[in-house]
Amino acid sequence: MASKPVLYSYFFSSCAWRVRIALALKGIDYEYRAVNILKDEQHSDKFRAINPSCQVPCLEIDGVKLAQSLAIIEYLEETRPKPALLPVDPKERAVVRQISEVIASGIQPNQGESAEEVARPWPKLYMVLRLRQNLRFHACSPLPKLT
Ligand SMILES: N[C@@H](CCC(=O)N[C@@H](CS)C(=O)NCC(=O)O)C(=O)O
Repeated sequence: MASKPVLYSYFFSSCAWRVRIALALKGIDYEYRAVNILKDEQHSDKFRAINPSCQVPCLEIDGVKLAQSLAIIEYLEETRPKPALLPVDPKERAVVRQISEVIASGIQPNQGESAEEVARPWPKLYMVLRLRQNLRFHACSPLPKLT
């Protein structure tokens, strides 16, 4: 029997939440292993050996270790297609992917969830300003209409 997938995650990691939501929607049972970002555990030798990019989420599944939330979700969709997360229509799929990009590439990087950024006030203020700017210019701008 294949072993249970293992998700390396942390409770306030929005990237990891994406993966947790996908796992839940697909009904995939997994083991949760917390990597405490506030204690800098992502840079420990132990976790570096699991994910050299030193970030969560990282999913150990089917004999491989995968990083990057969207890549993980796509892998789950391709290997465990039911229930589907993406619509059938390629145009509607493109809409889902556009929204995912806005969040993963537009908003999230400006949140800065590393321990250093969370602990120090100035990067935090900068992060809030960048986030507001990004939300205004990207996230709140309407996406093109399909029709
Ligand atoms: N693009 C990556 C971003 C991963 C990421 O930024 N993870 C954060 C938590 S949300 C993290 O591990 N931060 C710790 C650090 O960078 O030191 C993804 O979507 O998975």
